Amino acid sequence: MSNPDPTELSPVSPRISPTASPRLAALAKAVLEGGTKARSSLRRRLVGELLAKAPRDYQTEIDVAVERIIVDALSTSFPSYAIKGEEAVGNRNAKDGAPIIYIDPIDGTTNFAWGIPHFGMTISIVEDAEIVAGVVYDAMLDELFSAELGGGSYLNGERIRCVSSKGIEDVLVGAGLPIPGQLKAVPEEIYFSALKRLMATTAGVRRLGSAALSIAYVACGRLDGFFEDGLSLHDYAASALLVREAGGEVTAFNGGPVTANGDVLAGNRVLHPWLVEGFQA
Ligand code: 2AM
Ligand code: CA
Repeated sequence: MSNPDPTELSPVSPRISPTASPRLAALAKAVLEGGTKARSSLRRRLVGELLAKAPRDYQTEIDVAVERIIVDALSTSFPSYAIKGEEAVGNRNAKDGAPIIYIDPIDGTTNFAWGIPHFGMTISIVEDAEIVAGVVYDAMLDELFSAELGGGSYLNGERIRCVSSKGIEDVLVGAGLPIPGQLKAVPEEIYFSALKRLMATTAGVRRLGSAALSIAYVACGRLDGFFEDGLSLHDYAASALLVREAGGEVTAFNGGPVTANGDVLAGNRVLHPWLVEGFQA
C-alpha cells in the first residue's frame, strides 16, 4: 500500500486554493482553531464582563483567548516574522523588512459581546508593504475565505469573484455607522451625505458589524460595495486582498491608496467609481 498523500490528512487543504502555499494553509489552520473557541463561547455578555479599551471599543476574554490560540499556532512556524495582534497578546518585532503577521481574533467584537452570531476572525501577512496572504473566517457559518497575491480568492475551496452590478437601484452596499471619533478621513457631513445618497438610490444599505466579513462579502458578491472609516490593517488587510483577487477595487474614500486613516472603500469595478463620487464635497 502506498503512503497516504499528506495533503489529504489536512482538514484545511480542500477549503483553500489547490495552489495555496504552505503559509496560507498555516493561516487557515490557525484561524479554524481559533474559531472553535469563539463559536463555543458566544453568549450575551453584560457590561461588567467587558473591558472597554476606549469608550465603546470593547474587549472580551475571548478576544484574548482566541488571539493566544492563533499566536501559539503560528509563532513557531514563522520564527522570523513579526507579529501584530489587535489585542497585543503575543506581539513581537523582527528584523527590518521581515514579513508581518496581522491578527484580529474577533472582528466585530461588539456583535460578539452582545451574543450576535456575526463576527469575523482574520489573519494576514504583509511583506514588502504588500498584503500577500490572508484568511477571514466566519466561525458561526463555518465559512473560510482565503486569498493569496496572484492566486485568486476562495470561499471554502470554491473560487469567488465580485459581481458585476448593473443599475444603481439594484446594488446592496455595506457601510459602517461610525462611533464618535471613528471618522478620520472625512468630516461627518460628507460621510452622512454619502450614506444618504445610498439610502436614496440603492436597493439598501447594510450595517453588519464586522468590517472584515463585509469586505469579504464584496469579494464573493453578497454585497456590491462597502465603506467604513477608522479601520486598521488588522481589520481589513485580508479582506482587501480577497476583493482585489476577486476582481474588485479597494481604495481610500478619495479613490487613492488606503492610508493610515483607515478609510476603506471596496466595490466591484462598475460600482467603485460611483461610490468614490459620493465622497466628493
Ligand atoms: P473590531 O470589532 O475588531 O474592533 C465595526 O464598525 C467595525 O469597525 C469592526 O470591524 C470593528 O473592528 C471596526 N472598528 C475599528 N475601530 C473601531 C472602534 N474604535 N470601535 C469599534 N469598532 C471599531
Ligand atoms: Ca477585534
